[in-house]
Amino acid sequence: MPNAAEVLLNSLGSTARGWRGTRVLTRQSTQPDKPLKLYDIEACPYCRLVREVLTELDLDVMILPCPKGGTRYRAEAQAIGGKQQFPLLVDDNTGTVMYESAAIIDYLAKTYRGRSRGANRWLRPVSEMSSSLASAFRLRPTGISGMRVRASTPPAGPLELFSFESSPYSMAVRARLCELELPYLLRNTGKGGWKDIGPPSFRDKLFKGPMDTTRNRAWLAEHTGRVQLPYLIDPNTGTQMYESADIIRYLDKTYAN
Ligand SMILES: N[C@@H](CCC(=O)N[C@@H](CS)C(=O)NCC(=O)O)C(=O)O
Repeated sequence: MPNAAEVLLNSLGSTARGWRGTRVLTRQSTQPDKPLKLYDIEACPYCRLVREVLTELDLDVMILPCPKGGTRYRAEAQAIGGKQQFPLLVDDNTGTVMYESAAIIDYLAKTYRGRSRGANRWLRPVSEMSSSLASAFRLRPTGISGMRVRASTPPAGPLELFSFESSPYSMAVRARLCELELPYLLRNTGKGGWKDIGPPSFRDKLFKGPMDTTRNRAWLAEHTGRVQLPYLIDPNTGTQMYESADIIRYLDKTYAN
């Protein structure tokens, strides 16, 4: 278990956002041939709004972390888009390079034909305010979690993380991946039905629902026999693991300097 205060604060942040980025709201989204790329800061309120929609549209995305003080992907983002502003979306399927979270959200919903509450323009000021409040809940004694770089050794290739945006446990792992500037394929694993609600320990005892309600849940059920988030795959070391606290320890041990 990660620190209980960490989980509580992350849950308060997700509550501020009305738990957006929990459920998959479409069954029709088309997975792009080439992975979408998002230059992202985990603690950035605008990046969060985009990631929520990616969960709701059930789209995977390559996250290229650009924490404050980071050196690994910031220059690349600047070379591609002309400035260091995040989120920055790159979609090689359509030749799109795009700043501005509201534009990115519209683009994703239109291009991948999904339904997402995040695309509602009338709610935009509320979204910005509540997402900033959610970022405030990331404040820790050491600084804002998922905002500033920590020294690390780059991996040979990207990692993979199964997660959904509002998950308080996954959030702690994503924050560390961002701080360590570790690129990862974010495999969005939103909930598909009401029987997916609640932590696995409670859910699995209370109701025996099907585990394969969404695309990546089906993958986890088939390959690991359970569905719990986060789940990390590190192809660089042949590591696969559940449990956020263990994952964070693993990332620190393997990559932090
Ligand atoms: N209106 C933009 C605002 C984006 C923005 O201000 N992002 C901040 C991070 S929260 C940023 O890029 N800061 C520059 C930096 O971190 O270097 C949007 O919605 O995408």
